[in-house]
Amino acid sequence: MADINPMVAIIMGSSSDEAVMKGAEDILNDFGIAFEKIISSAHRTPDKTSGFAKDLKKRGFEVVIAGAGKAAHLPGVVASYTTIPVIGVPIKTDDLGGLDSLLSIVQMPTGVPVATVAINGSKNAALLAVQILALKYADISKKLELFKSKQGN
Ligand code: RP5
Repeated sequence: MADINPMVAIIMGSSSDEAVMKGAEDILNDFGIAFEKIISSAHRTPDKTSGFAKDLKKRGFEVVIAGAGKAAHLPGVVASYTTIPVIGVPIKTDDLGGLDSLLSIVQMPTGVPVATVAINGSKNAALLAVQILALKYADISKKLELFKSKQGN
């Protein structure tokens, strides 16, 4: 979903991450939350990545979902440039099953946290973003309560 004032930024390291990250888009669309999606790599396009990360707050974003695989430094690099919360999605890989991505994302040094979800857990990443936004926005909180009440049905 594209909107004038997206609250959530979804960033991923490669177009090969798109299929997994669509799970996050689906959840945000379900909740009617505007987001912006960008493909930018911490390694292949570092200037684009840092420029985007530095401008996040100024542009009104409130939470970032960052997906990457292999030596998955993207979420951590984004977190290093911004004070808004970053949720990392480790993408499953052919070589190491995504354990490489998971450890690269979760093992952040003190001072630069990345909230890390399960391997390919893009839907939970979006739900966590929704929960963060629900602290501030009553309409989102209401939708979240409804969503939670339907769990297990
Ligand atoms: C990471 O390398 C990306 O996030 C992707 O998961 C992985 C492989 O990228 P491709 O070689 O498929 O473009 O930067």
